[in-house]
Amino acid sequence: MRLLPHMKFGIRARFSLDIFALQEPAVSQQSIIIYTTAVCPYCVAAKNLLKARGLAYTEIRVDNDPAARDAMLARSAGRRTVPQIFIGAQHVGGFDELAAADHDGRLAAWLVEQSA
Ligand SMILES: N[C@@H](CCC(=O)N[C@@H](CS)C(=O)NCC(=O)O)C(=O)O
Repeated sequence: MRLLPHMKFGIRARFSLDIFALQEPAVSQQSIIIYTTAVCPYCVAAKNLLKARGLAYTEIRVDNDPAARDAMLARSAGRRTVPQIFIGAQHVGGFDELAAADHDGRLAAWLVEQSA
């Protein structure tokens, strides 16, 4: 069957209801935490990736907040770079690890676990 432009759009719109969109209501903002500093390109990249997936997150700035930095170090087994990202109790790591998990499907799996 030949698809007219409006039919193609309809198909694409339905397909865009992907796993991330379906999970969004179940994954609360409190579930995803990202420790950041003000000047941090990797933090911006990580937040943009989460936003692109429709995922809300809670940002905790660690610059000028020693207690928050200590909490980040404790939760991430001493990782000092930002961002450090958590999905529930799952420590994702930094931006590179978030992007890798997004790419290979682990991010989607963690979100399913989190919302179960
Ligand atoms: N590979 C890491 C790199 C993170 C990184 O280098 N972050 C910078 C800020 S954008 C940082 O924490 N620099 C301080 C340091 O290396 O101690 C990631 O993907 O998150």
